[in-house]
Amino acid sequence: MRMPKFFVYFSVCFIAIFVGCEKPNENANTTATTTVSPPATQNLTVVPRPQKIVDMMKARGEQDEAKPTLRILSPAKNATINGSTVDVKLELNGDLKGYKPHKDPATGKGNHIHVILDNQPYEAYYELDQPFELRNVTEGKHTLRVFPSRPWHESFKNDGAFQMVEFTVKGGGDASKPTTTKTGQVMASPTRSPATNQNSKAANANMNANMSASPTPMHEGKDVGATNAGNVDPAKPLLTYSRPKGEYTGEDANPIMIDFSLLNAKLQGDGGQYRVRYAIDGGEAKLLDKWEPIWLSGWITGKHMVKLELVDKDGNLVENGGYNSTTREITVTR
Ligand SMILES: [Cu+2]
Repeated sequence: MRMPKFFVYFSVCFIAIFVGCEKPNENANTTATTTVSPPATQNLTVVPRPQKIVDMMKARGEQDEAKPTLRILSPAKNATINGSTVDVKLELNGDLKGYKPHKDPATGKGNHIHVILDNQPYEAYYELDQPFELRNVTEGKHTLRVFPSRPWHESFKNDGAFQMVEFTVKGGGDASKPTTTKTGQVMASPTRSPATNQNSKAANANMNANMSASPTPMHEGKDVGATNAGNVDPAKPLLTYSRPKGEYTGEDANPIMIDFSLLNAKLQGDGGQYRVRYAIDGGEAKLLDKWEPIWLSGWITGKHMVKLELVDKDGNLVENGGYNSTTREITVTR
């Protein structure tokens, strides 16, 4: 069939306009002095710890030299939990030097604990006097990993900071039933549950809307979705991916910190034999030989894949239940 020329012309124009509209407005959140279009190709470079964080550390006094240790009170090691809600209770000890998890209501920031179920992205836990509820946990074996973190999400790396337990859930979260509070109020419908990890804002809004009408006290928590433990051996070398996570906007996206935790694995620069390998967007793999965060600058707008792996001296992946190779998607906006 032959299309009239004007129709083809009209279609091309229409598509061009449509695509034009889809482009994010790069100038929307920037001032006149910073309206430089990001480069089309990404050239990431390792940069020093940002001055903003150095200043924050000074203002915090000694607490970044603290040696906080955690103890997982609940779930107990190898416990069997009945039902889909798992209460996480932690005890914070050690040489704290003023370190205390708490969310400042004014800034929404503060020291917090990173809580990781299986190999999901971490959740932030701020107020340790109340349990953190993992909701809609599926039946089966799970691992829980926790470690103290700073307001800018850099983890503490002293002995005893990182803790892990394995536990089992019986009669756990059923994907066909809604997650409810103790009083039976629906907190998340089954159709929404799988989306919560992807879209925490919508999930939290949904949860808060339901919680505000709830007579039970508000607990920090998260509908964690369906995962089960890998076959993790707590006596073997284990790499825990911590950052980056989620969405980065404006100056938070430049630079972006890569941070991780290690168990039973000393890196080469720290006198051991292991290395941490990272690759961004499937690009060239780089090696880290010290257990400390790095900051990468030069991210372009859009989605990025961040891969972190624990490798031995020959560059072979160290296997431990699949947890030693983790890839996460993050989003950079301007
Ligand atoms: Cu954090």
